[in-house]
Amino acid sequence: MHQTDLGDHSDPADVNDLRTLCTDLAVSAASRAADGRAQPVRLEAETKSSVTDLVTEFDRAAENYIRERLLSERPRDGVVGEEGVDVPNTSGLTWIVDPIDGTTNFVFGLPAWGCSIAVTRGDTILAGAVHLPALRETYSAALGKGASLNGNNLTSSQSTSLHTALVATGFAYDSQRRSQQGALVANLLPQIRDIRRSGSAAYDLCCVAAGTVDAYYEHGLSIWDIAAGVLIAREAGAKVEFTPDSATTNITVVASASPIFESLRSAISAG
Ligand code: LIP
Repeated sequence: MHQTDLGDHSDPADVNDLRTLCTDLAVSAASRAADGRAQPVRLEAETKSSVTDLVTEFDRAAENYIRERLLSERPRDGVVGEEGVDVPNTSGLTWIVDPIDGTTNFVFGLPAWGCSIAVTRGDTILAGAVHLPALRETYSAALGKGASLNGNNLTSSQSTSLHTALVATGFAYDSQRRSQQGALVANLLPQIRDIRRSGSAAYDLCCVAAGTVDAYYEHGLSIWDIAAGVLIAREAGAKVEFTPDSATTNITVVASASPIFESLRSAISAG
């Protein structure tokens, strides 16, 4: 993961404490966005990389809120966020922030959107949380401490057959890449139970953790889309890999029940 580390690595931050702060920040930021969305005013959305890549004042306000809290409570830590500039760390820790993952769902009023926050030391994800206000679901995990949904422990799918697997995926904002992704999913569809497309990578990875899907893959993501969900899914027992592991954007993630991981990875590579 791309982050500027000026850290002395002296911070012995406890992963349970970091999980608690991830959760508090995700719940507070996403709840503020939900409250703002509920106001009877016209929601204005701007576009970023393409006409379908949306961003709202609520995305920016949520990230600003998180950054202000981190500057106050964790002043030596770094920040990498979807809507702001990278901040280097002097503690060895970096916070990875997607203020609203599933922005299209947020704008259209669909429920699968939320705030995703993780904290890393180098390439190691120490803690993470995803809060989805419209679903009233809060997922979190700490390294080596398991994963939970609303405080209840999670165990991922034990599926042993790709042919009966329910597989989540997503598509990029770039139309040429979407054409390639469409061809890939068409090739995959006869090999699996079915596809689910939620519109939020963070939620898709949480669904792998909860076993409500057996697998998830997607190409072209950013580290803020996946950092928290990767740890949550891993701590729930899923096999999760993303490449390249030192990248910030254009990341491919594959997450699934261990028995079907290689057959899924092969199927999406051959597509
Ligand atoms: C979204 C991802 C989703 C992907 C969308 C978009 P955003 O992130 O969570 O999985 O399919 O194209 O990248 O833009 O809502 O933060």
